[in-house]
Amino acid sequence: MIKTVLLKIFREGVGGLMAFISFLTSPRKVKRQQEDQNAANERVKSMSMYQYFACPFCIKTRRTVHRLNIPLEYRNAQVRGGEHRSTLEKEGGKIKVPCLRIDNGKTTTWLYESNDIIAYLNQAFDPALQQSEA
Ligand SMILES: N[C@@H](CCC(=O)N[C@@H](CS)C(=O)NCC(=O)O)C(=O)O
Repeated sequence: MIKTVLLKIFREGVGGLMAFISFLTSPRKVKRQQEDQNAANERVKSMSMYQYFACPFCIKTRRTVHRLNIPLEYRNAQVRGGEHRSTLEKEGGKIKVPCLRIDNGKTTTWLYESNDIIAYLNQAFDPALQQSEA
């Protein structure tokens, strides 16, 4: 019991420190024309990310979100018995973060794995990638 609590405090401490360092070394945000920014802001409204503040995989993913300059909604899935945690488990299929929820009209996609989420967001919102495809 004590060991579990100490381990949790240690994990949260290290995670919190990582989040702080990540904040201090935030990547530069991409810049878009206002019209393109408005379109990106609108498109990201159909997405949200279930996450924990101090999870290293979530921190890594949030850095990409920051760089891409998109107002993605974050949902804290850490609170036991909390709404977001139970939605993630029931509708997503498991409690694992980060998880990107993509609502497409009638269907909802639950994208797990930080590397897959990062690749998806880059593909959808990185102007450099979009230009090279055009
Ligand atoms: N390979 C996954 C690892 C994700 C992972 O292990 N997340 C941990 C938190 S750091 C988790 O969700 N654990 C389940 C739990 O807390 O119940 C990724 O890259 O997204």
